[in-house]
Order: sequence, then structure tokens, then C-alpha cells
Amino acid sequence: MWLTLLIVAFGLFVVFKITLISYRRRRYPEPHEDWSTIDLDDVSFPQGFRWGTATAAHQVEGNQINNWTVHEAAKGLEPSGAACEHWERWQDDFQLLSDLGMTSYRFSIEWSRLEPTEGVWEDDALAVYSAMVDDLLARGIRPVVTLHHFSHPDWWEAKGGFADRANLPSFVAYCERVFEALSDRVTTWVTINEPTVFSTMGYTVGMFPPGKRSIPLTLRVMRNLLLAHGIVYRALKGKNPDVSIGVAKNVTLFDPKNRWSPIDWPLARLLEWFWNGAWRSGIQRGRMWFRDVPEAKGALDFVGLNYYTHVLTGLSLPALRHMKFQKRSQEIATEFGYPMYAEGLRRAIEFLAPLGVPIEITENGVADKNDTLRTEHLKRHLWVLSEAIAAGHDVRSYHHWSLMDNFEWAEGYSMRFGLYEVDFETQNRTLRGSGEVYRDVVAKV
Ligand code: IFM
Repeated sequence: MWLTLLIVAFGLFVVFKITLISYRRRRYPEPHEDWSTIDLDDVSFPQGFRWGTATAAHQVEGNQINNWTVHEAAKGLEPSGAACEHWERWQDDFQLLSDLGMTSYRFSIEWSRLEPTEGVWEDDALAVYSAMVDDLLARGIRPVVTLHHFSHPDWWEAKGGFADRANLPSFVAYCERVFEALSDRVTTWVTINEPTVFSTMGYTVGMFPPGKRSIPLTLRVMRNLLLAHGIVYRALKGKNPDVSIGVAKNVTLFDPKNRWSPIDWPLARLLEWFWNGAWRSGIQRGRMWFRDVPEAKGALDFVGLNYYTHVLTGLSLPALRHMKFQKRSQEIATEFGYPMYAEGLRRAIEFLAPLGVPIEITENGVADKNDTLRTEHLKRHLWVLSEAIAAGHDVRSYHHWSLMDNFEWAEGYSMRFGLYEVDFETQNRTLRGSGEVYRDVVAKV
């Protein structure tokens, strides 16, 4: 009895302490600009800054057979199907990049195309990726290749995928094979896209494959992703030390919804650590969730930043599982439900800066079918980015998510992130007004 009381009292004391420390250290509410007073055209970017867009194989290529197609069918989700038929239309799509004046393009390789059956390699598929690289280079566009962007062969998933570290050698072998084929021309590599999103959505929330809900499993997958990154980084650098290898980290910020709540503050701190801090310290210290991951220590030549929003923490947090987000009264809700919070891009950059490597914005964009918000969204984020660079942050590129509308995972085709609108009946691509704005900004700066 006394022991229980003591434990409860101690727990309350810890919560109170965290609340107090957090409250003192942080501005409340988090920084917000008065956008009506800001000239969004007043931006400048350094010479050589790269402008790009980003896509991922499963979202655009079409007709895949992988962990995602299996998950789509099992959960009755909208099937990815033909997607943007990019596998057939990639040359036309690369012309769209040229039309926008892009100098960088981030895309991912679909492992299940290269190794549809364990140990059976389809070199023809690799030859297509190689031709893509040649085409981009001929256009003066830097290819940025992502090795894992949420999808992988189902035979690998059946063995446990990233949940079992015994599976990592096959992943490393796949990465090495791609690297051997492309690294004579591709100098910028992303090992894994959004490790925390992958592990949380797949193993806590269950909306991504394999659709599990287990915190211990989530933590294990997070650590194995860090390990996988470290092993791949070292293996590829061993083959060619001149390339630049990083991770695309989704930095979502967590802010307390209410000023006085002893729940909101500790929750914000806890989630921020879980989502962002644990990964950063994993790279800095080579340690995650009480275990050493020495392979990951310092394994980074640049860090990719995928920035979208901040999350307001509080008692309503469980609603996040159903994609229900909170916003401040002055914020605009995006179609996905989360608020547009461009100020957070600066905070996300500041969060990554201690890693001491250049930053590439590997993703930033908004779901906006009717294109009513995207121009404002883009301009605010570019303004914040321009300010961050002026303040001395070493940011080398900006990749808009996405070149064109595509398959938005569990949301199917309902969320439209494209600078180009895609008519999925005809596969016609039409440049949106915001796409014209992006093209003009790039031409001007
Ligand atoms: O479409 C996704 C992408 O695959 C990963 N980052 C976020 C995007 C928009 O939700």
C-alpha cells in the first residue's frame, strides 16, 4: 500500500518536474509568424542551391507486387494498381522535371522489381533504373536515389522484414547490387526513408504493412532500421568513399496543446524524444533503446529532412490513430487534417543542425486537390528556408513532394500532393498553378 503510494507520488513528481522544466525552457505557444506582414517574395538562395521534386517507386511506378500490394488487398485499402504508370512513362515524366527547371530529382528503387523471388535477380529492371539515371544526368538533373521507401518484396516481409535483424543481410545485398550498378553516376544516396514513420505506422498504428500494433516491436524495428542504415552506409562507403549517403528523416514537431496542462507538456517531450530525439542520438552515440548500435555512429554524410507539420499533444492524442489532428486557431488545416506550420521548418532544421552535416530538404509539400493552398504553403516554407540559410544553416537543396499526384499509401488516391495534377483515367499530367509558381521561383532566384 505504502509502496504504491510512494510510486504514484514519485510519478506525479516526475511529471510535475518535466512540465515545469519544459514550460520554462520552451516558448509557449511555439513560434508563429504574422504572415500578413511578411513579403513572401523576399527570398534568396545561395549559388548552386538545388531545386527538385521527389517521388517514390511504389507511389508512381504502378503494377508492383510487394509488401504494400499484399497489405492493400488484405486490409481492403484502395489498391495502388497502375499508379502513374511511371514505369512506362518515366521519360515523359522527366521532361516534366525539365519543364520545371529542376536540378535535382529524388526517386526510389523498388527492391521487389529487382529481386521478385529471393535470390532471383531481374537485371532488366536494374537496367531501366540505370537508363533513368542517364536520362536525368543528360538533362542536368542530379539523381538522388532512395534505397528503401516503405516498400520491399513480400517474400522478405514474410520472413519478418526489419523486425528481425537476421534479415538484414538480404537488404544489404540488394543495396550493394544497386550501388554497384549506379554509383559510377549517382553521388547522392538515401538509405532509408522516414524510419520513424515506417516503424510507427507499420508496428504501432498498424495502418502500414505489416499492420501490427506493438510498442516493443516498434522499438525493435526502429533500432533495426538504424542498424540497417549503419551497415549499408559502411558497406557502400567501402565500395566508393566519394559518394554522399544519408537518411530521409521525417521531423515532426510536438507541441503542448494547452499551456497549463500537466499532461500536454510531458507528452510533447516524450513524443518528441520518441519520434526525433532517439534517432538523432542513435546517429550521434551509436545507441538506441538501451542497446549499442555502433555501426550507426556518425554514419551520415548529409541528413535529408522531410518536413510537413507539428502535432499538438494532449488528451485528444488517441484520435491521431484516425488521422484526427488538432490545430491552433490561427493555423490553416491542410487536406490531410494536420495544420500548415511553416515556422516548424526552421525548428526542424535547428533540430538536425547538431548532427554537423549538410541538410537536404528531401520532402516538403501539401495534399491539396484543388490547389487552393499549395502556393501559400510553398511560399511560406521557402521564405522560412531562405531565412534559415541566411542565418547560417547549411541547407543544400529543396525537393518538393511531389512531382505529380500519386498513391498516398493508406489514403489511396484521395490525397493529391502533385505539382502536376494526374488524371488517373487518362494518365494526363497537367501543371497546377502552384507548379507554375514553383517553376517561376526556381527560374528567378
Ligand atoms: O507520400 C508521403 C511519402 O511517401 C513520405 N513522406 C510523406 C509523403 C506525404 O504524406
